[in-house]
Amino acid sequence: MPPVSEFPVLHTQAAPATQTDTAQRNTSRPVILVGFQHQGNLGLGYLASTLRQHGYSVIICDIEAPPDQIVAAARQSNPMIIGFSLIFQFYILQYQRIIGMLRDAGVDCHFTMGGHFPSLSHVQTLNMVPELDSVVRFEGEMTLLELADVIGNGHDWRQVPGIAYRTGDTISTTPMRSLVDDLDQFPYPDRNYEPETAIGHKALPLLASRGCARTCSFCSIQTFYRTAPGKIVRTRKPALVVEEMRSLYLDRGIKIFLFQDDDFPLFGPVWRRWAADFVSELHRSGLSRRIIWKMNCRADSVDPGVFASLRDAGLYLVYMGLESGNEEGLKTLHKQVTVEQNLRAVQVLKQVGLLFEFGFMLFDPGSTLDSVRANLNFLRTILSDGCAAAVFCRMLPYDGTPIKDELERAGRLKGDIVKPDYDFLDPRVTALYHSLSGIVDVWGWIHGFRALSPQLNWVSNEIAIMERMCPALPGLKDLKRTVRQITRTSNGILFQVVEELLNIATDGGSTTWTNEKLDRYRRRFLDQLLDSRNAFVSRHQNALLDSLQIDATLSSITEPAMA
Ligand code: B12
Ligand code: SF4
Repeated sequence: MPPVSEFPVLHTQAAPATQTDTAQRNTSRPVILVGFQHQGNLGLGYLASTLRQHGYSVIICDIEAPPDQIVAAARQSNPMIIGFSLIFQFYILQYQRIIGMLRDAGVDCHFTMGGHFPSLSHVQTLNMVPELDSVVRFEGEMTLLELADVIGNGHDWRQVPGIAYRTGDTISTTPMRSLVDDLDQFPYPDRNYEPETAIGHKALPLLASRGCARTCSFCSIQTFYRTAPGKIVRTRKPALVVEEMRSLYLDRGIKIFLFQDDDFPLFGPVWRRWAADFVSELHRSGLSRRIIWKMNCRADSVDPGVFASLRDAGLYLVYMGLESGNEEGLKTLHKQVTVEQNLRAVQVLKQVGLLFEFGFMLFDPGSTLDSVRANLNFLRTILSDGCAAAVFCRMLPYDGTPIKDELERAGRLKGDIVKPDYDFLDPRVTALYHSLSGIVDVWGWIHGFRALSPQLNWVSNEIAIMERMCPALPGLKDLKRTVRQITRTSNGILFQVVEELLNIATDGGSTTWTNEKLDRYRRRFLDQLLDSRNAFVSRHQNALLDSLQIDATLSSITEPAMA
């Protein structure tokens, strides 16, 4: 068995405990947290830092690590609690398996689970994973801390607010715990892992707010934050967000900040003021000239003046949930935006010079052949210049979403928790969906980190980073032109496939497309992409390495304004 130091352990230190802490807490055994770590898991990071602040040791394990390593880590460290984080509901079987293995290996400590699915569907979670002792519902920092305190001291954990547990055949819940009012009360999330890099620049995720005020029918986030008592959307103080960025820049050399807020604070006068304060703080700190950042927003927040000022403060990439290109689809998804607003938002981002990526559902439960055609035309319009690679999916009815309940009421819900499903009302749409999925290898072309569209977008992302970090590189404009050309052509092929299949669904006939033919295109585009990108990077290696420098004088230029 390998020593603990070789386990997929990201953090084991405990912060120095205060006198009061030691008097009240039994922190002699660690807490293990298991979750999806790719791109850094802020939920686990906040849980870990909160526990550490109160004297507990925390071990974080990646759910993607070999299960026997997680089992070995648990057996060697004798934890008080193992907390499992399930933020993607389709991972539940993987958790079920690991949890079963842990119990079989004799790990008998308290097992709890948190995240969106367990919070909203605690009964199903406890039924599907009977080895769990409890589920922590909604924001977990304070509940997990209290659970650790109570279990450590040998008291009855069933009294802790914010949990669900099994008593015999029934599932009980304790009173719900309110969402935390002041997000700045939390220590910075634990990020004790190697940051991902983009063209050598280190990137880390962070949050400026939690919650979302909107009510999209397909989204479990809005119900997650609405079901728990307390204020739905909470923003941090702009100065403190910038201070966190400043310390990550100075201490860890982070130059790319990925805001994971569901809807970055921008909508309406109050959040516009928040954004303006954030921009001023970035300029005041000197960071706006040294770092870049990405955020997620909706089309109805995009305004040319505001986005020009965000761009000047370092914003370089915007992820927008466009979701649909036809009015009926937008209504079904309860987006509360129009096609016109979506089109305008894209146009504004292009005018302002910001790179954008987007979420889009070619199919939704109300899809007709006409709506799919309208969606296709919308994608053709916004992507005609090759500014981004085409990505699309089919809406999935996740637990806790209004649309899932609606489908269930209408008797249309199929599948299970791992693969929730439904049929379209028009069987020709179902046939179209299946023929499209049969021909386009979504994991090779559209989804997954190694697929064609994400890789095209990744290289566009690298180009946008270079445009900010080392704009004078000779040939950068040519590389951008080439990548856009490849993207435009690859999008064009994908659109041709969708269109031909649509025509067949409408008028009959058979397709000329095959998996093999499409795969040949895919490989050709990937080769072209990687050849141009790699040649450029190796030509400019030295300049690119120079651009990685950190300006350590930043610390003496400014002091943060602690609000
Ligand atoms: C960042 C992010 C990602 C990152 C993942 C980073 C990571 N390792 O965490 C990336 C980009 C990789 C990603 C990918 C995807 N994502 Co995503 N993602 C998010 C996003 C925007 C933010 C997550 C976050 O940082 N939240 C902030 C933290 C503080 O909150 P939290 O995670 O909820 O954690 C708190 C509580 O839930 C609770 N808690 C959580 N775990 C635990 C564990 C214990 C023990 C306890 C006590 C408490 C607890 O306490 C935490 C602190 O308060 C969420 C939306 C959201 N708001 O969460 C979507 C979200 C999780 N993603 C989603 C989806 C669908 C996807 C993709 C499938 C998208 C796609 N089509 O490819 C992929 C799946 C990846 C895969 N494995 O195949 C959905 C999941 C829907 C569902 N019900 O399953 C969400 C909810 C978005 C949405 N609006 O629907 N995603
Ligand atoms: S999809 Fe985005 S905007 Fe809509 S409710 Fe969910 S988080 Fe909010």
